Amino acid sequence: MEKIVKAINDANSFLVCMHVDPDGDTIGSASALCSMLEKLGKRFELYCSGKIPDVYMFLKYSGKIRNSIDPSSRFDAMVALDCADSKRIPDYDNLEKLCGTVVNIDHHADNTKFGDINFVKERSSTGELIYDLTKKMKFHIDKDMATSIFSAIVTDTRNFRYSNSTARVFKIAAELVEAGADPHDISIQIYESKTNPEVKILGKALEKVETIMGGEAAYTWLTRAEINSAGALDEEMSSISDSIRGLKGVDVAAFLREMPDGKIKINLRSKQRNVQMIAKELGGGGHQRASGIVMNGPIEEAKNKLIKTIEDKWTQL
Ligand SMILES: [Mn+2]
Repeated sequence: MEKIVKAINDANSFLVCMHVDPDGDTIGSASALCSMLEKLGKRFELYCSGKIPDVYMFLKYSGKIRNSIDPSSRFDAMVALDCADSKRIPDYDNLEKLCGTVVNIDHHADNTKFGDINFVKERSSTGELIYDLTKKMKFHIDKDMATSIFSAIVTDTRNFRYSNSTARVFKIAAELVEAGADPHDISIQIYESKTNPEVKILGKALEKVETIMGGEAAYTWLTRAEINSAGALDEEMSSISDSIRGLKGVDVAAFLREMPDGKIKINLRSKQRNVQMIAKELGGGGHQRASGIVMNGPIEEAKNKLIKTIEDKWTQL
């Protein structure tokens, strides 16, 4: 913690990096960190290789996030947020050359500690670590920072419903609300601003749900053709796996989809069992109750591999 405070104080220019397929945690953390850097009078740029989902555009710095960085620019430090592995930033190798110290701030248990400085702790979210940083650096948390950190926490605790919603998280949330974060407004922005294609594709995915393991595991899948015909963007399918997990009696939920490049992306969620083990077995990673995999197609083959892995590993999960 001391090291990261020193690194932030010493550097004058920062490249703040989010992970591919950006979510509310990486974006909210970045936005809050940039509020801090701005107050310190530092120069910074925000980078994310993927499109920022519209639902997160209300955060203060979302509009300033770029998806390419001028190769002639130089930064004293790079800050990677919510990235368990440097591969989560697809252009990492090139970007790293433009930066001095690499600061890795993340809450994933399987973090590879790729930074020169690693502020890695198992917390609810990277947002919670940014909160810790504001405390350590004695920052006054203003409304924008509170909103950004609250959004990060809300995203990764799924609105304070996941098992990572600890008493500490609620205490922090209370302080953020006192500092100006509006839970009702943030919830509407993130969860009740669905687009028409998003609702349609959710319907399609739910219609196809199948269960295995005597009803304790459920999965669904979408082909590229189905996704295209609904007109849904990748980011508009982020709640499908959670919806499947909502089935009574289901512990493990899986959602497979065909990506534009033909790869198959799988989201895994669970109520109790360790789905990270399934993800690892198939070359993915993540958390015990929320993991992901990207594997080769075709989708039928990926689905069969996944089902077999769930069946084989079931008693160990
Ligand atoms: Mn996260």
